[in-house]
Amino acid sequence: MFCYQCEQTARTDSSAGCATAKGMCGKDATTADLQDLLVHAVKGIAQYSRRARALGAADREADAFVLYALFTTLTNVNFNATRFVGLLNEAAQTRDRVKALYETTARDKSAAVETLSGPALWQPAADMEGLQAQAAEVPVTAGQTEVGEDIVGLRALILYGLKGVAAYAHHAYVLGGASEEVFAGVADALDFLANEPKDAGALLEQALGLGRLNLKVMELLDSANTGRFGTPTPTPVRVTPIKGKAILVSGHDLGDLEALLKLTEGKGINIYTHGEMLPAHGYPTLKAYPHLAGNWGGAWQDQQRDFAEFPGPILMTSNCIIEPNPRYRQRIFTTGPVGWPGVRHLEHHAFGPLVDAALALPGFKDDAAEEKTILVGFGGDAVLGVADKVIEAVKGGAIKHFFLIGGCDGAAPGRNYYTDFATGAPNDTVVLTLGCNKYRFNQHDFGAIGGIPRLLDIGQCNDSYSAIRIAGALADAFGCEVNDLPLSLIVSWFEQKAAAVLLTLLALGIKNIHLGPTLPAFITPAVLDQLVETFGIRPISTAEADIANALNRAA
Ligand code: SF4
Ligand code: SF3
Repeated sequence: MFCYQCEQTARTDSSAGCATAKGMCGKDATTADLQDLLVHAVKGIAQYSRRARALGAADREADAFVLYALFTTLTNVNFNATRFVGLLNEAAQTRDRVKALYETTARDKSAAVETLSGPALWQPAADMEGLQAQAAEVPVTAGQTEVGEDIVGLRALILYGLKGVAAYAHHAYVLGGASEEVFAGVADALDFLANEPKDAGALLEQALGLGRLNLKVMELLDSANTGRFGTPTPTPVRVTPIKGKAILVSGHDLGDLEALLKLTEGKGINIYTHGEMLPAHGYPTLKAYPHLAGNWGGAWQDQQRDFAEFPGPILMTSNCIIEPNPRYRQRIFTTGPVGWPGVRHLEHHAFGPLVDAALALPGFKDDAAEEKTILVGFGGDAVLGVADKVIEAVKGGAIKHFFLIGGCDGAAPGRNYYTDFATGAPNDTVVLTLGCNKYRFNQHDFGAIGGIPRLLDIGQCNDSYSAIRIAGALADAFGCEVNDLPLSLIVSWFEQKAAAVLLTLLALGIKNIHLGPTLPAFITPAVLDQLVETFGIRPISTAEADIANALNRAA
């Protein structure tokens, strides 16, 4: 195996990448290799679907499969090698169907039928040994000796960004948000990679194109979420338990949460959110369920402690799952793209076994001694609803600066930077946050400025579109560009969804992003130089120095 797709990747002084029997995340070599092979297989589907689409023919099921398949290869999503064997066979069948569609359409339209090579020709080996031998031919670093590290790194940037795009597009798709433009863009990017591009300029342009595509995807996801669940409004969320039976739901998929809320109505079971599911409490149709009781635990990397202490079953709907320990292994379930060997997997919202487990388990014996809440629900509309107040506060000098501290969390010690940054930001600044890194500081009391809370939680990383809208609206109000606003972006990345959002920010021309806690291992020094020169991307230093720099730059 060789994998360097996430921030947690194994690093030594001279190299980076998980290349032993198990990655730092717990992904074993077999699963990692099968994931590489699945990426190869979906490239083959895209080679045909892109050409079929050019002739006016599309296979929606195949397009959706590609999103789902790429999502399963994201960090901390699916660790179950057996599931990947099934997905590989499904990929080959899907590819054959799209190939037939392309060839029939071409013949019907008297167009030339191209003979394709590369991933388009792949046939799954009959057994695991054969599949692993095939995987060894298509690692993410394929061709490195021929084209060099920079080109391979840029290809990886596109692939990893694309995985993030696919995950967000899948989230939108399962809520009814489908877009031809998005399906076509994903197929184009995969086809581009299947051609083993060697030109650095073309690779960078493709990466920025992917950032633009991701903006469309984020918009699609935003309207899928708000169309289905309403517009989030500021909402206090209980972070202390209530006596009674309980189920914990983690991950990003609001549709799964809604299905479970419906299924458990009137059953005397309280539903708690965990991790990136916290912003669900801000949505009108979700919070209308009285048994959506509160939030439990902190960020994903603390789940082994938090899940062990939760007295009911747990449902993982997307990233980030880590190895379930024996204290809760028998009561955790996966759904959608998520998988862990030996953990029960529930499909198509058939959550009956989860409900049965909740009824059989003790639940919370008592109410917490003291009720504590935090505030969520500052999506685009909620913040823009108080835009006048915000603008007045900026013009009057009460708000000096905005810090958007968003993105992923992780276990690395350097991530204390984000706690130090948020809590160290001066009292005349506002902190906007989204993604799971907020767990570093969201229980801190930030106070308010003229009735505006100093900490505004925009939502999941899935809600990046809201943050972009807020920045755009502020720029409009002040008659300037986003880069000229008193706003600094502090992006903490961990996995590939963050890579997609980063590409979007770059494609929008946003400059001077502070990126950390470490830089992606697949970004080589030469590529980094270019990103620094073009976009002013800066690695983080200390919270104190970066706060001072940001305020000085704006002064
Ligand atoms: Fe390593 Fe991250 Fe890949 Fe897991 S996902 S194997 S931690 S680089
Ligand atoms: Fe977090 Fe895994 Fe990325 Fe949605 S839940 S931001 S790391």
